[in-house]
Amino acid sequence: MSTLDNTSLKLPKENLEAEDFLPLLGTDYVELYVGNAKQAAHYYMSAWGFQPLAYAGLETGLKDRVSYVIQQGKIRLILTSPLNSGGDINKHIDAHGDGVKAIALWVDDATKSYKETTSRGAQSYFEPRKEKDANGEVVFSGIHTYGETVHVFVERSNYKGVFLPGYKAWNPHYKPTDVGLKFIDHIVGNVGWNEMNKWCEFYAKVMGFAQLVSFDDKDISTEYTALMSKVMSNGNGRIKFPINEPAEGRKKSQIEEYIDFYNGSGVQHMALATDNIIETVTALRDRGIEFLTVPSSYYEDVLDRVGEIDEDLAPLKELGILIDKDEEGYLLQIFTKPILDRPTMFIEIIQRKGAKSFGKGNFKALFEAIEREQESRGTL
Ligand code: TYF
Ligand code: FE
Repeated sequence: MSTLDNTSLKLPKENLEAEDFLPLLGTDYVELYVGNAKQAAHYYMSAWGFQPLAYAGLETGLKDRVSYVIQQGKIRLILTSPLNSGGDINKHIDAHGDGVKAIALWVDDATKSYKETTSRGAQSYFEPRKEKDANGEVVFSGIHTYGETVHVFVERSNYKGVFLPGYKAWNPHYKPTDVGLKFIDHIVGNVGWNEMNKWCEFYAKVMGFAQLVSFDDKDISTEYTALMSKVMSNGNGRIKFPINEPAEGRKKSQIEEYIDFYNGSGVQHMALATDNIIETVTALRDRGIEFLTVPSSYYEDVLDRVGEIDEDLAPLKELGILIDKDEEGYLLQIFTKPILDRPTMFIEIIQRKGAKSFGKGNFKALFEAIEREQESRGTL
């Protein structure tokens, strides 16, 4: 079985010694509920370089919804829309706009994953169930997490088809070149006031994760935006879920703005890894993706802060790529503006050069850039 080329993390000794009751092989897929899956799929393909993989809808016997599956590197997205009125998908879109419904986790045993988590207090989304087609069998189960977001456990070792039972291969003429995205580095949840610890405890107790890092409002309160954040990681470090909550600042926290527009807790950003951020961001910018920008003064002293790096500074500055370091190395990262009309979800592009951290040294510059956007929306 292939493994993700994600780096493993140093976790506290207790977690190495204790048996992992929920071994996770990686992120299987992320499913977004969207108003118009056909057009969303086109956007993620044309702008983000995803490739068509699979399809389910009227042509495959579905009556009430349609799903397009697209892939780049190990990243798989499902874009799902309802085909009629009423129902859970419409309700989700009405409440939240387009957004992440499911973060699916690839496991060896979906039944055990369900039992281990529900017996520790997870709320069931659906019980283990088998689905089959000519290509084999998949076992699924699901639990709820923050807001209306869910985790689906996917056991696919007995499946040989292109994606999952019920889907047919999708092979349209249009296949834009990829932009070098490789895997999901982390997926961040925004939760409500004073809910961060509750959800970090959920990941610790129910899913056996450990806390990697914590940032409080002193680390990351700029003039206006304030938040607290803890990063939870599973035992092998392949799955990292930072959790943010709003904190009181001078004006409205970016997390509160998200919660207002999303109508509750949900996925704030996905960080997608590349091994050449200059090429990836150049391609994305050429295809119309808009990134947050920092003042050019950021680049005047950044190398004093991070030391020597392999890349030339000029293209990093020209693209607005941020640099940070930790004890183990450095990282390069950049953030899009919200990719939806509601100021909710955005995407981070990250290239790790040894660093295991999340860019704390960039928080001030980044959050000031976010505040400039909030200002332009009148939501501060
Ligand atoms: O995932 C992280 O922790 C970094 C930094 O609202 C970050 O990408 C944290 C909070 C936030 C935006 C970015
Ligand atoms: Fe991030």
